[in-house]
Amino acid sequence: MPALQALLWDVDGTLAETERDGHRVAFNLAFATAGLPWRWDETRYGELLEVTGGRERLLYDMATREDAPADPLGREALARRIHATKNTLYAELVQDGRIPLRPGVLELLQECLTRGLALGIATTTSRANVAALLGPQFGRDWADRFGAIVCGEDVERKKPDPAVYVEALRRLRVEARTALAIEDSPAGVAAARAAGVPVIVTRSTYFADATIDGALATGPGLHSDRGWQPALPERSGGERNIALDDLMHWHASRASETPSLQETH
Ligand code: XBP
Ligand code: MG
Repeated sequence: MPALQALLWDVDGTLAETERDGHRVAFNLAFATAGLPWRWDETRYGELLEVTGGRERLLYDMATREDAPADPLGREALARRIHATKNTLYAELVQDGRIPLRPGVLELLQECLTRGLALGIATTTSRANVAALLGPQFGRDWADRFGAIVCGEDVERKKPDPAVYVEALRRLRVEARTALAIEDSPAGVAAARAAGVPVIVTRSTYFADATIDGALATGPGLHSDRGWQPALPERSGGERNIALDDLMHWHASRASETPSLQETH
């Protein structure tokens, strides 16, 4: 069984709970800035998260609105404008660290760095948004921690397409089966699996009850070794964070997995 060589991180929902209090709030402010009465409440935004990519999500929602431009070009132009404003407002919302990393994330990142495991980012969002989120946590050299940072603008197709994962593997020069992805959403897991990368899921607010197939393990977050499916082997001591040894345990368990389509070719 090839040893674990790289950990690939999803961003929104996995590194931090950015959607409800970050992207959603920034979209609503951007609607107001554009003089539009549109607002996404928490429930509606949760439904819209089935569409990956903020601009694509907005276009999908606009198709249901009678007061959106009727012609596709006008709609596209408005979506671009609102999305750009949203990203500026999002950066302002997260820039002073008001949206913290999820519990256990920083500790696991640190352990991977200490033990020499390669780190990558594979996300639908933009590099600017990742910088806005991680800059306050790590400082100006935040990007130095990652051997590959692949974002929405780096690929032609967003998750659930495997493109961000394929590109991250290429840049890190590791084989899919020697990597492990951490995701929170069905589309994210589908993207990693389609690239042949095994995945674990840390459930986020919006995907707490979603059916998510194809993960090696699914749990409440990196802050606890409790509540994971399949359960981790019993260890002495109390509740603790998920550590690199746990990831290695799950990664080694992939021997019993059904190979992904890509692996069978
Ligand atoms: C989740 C997404 C993103 C964010 C908003 O990305 O689907 O679209 O909701 O970001 P991840 P943008 O792969 O990190 O879970 O508006 O920049 O698209
Ligand atoms: Mg996500």
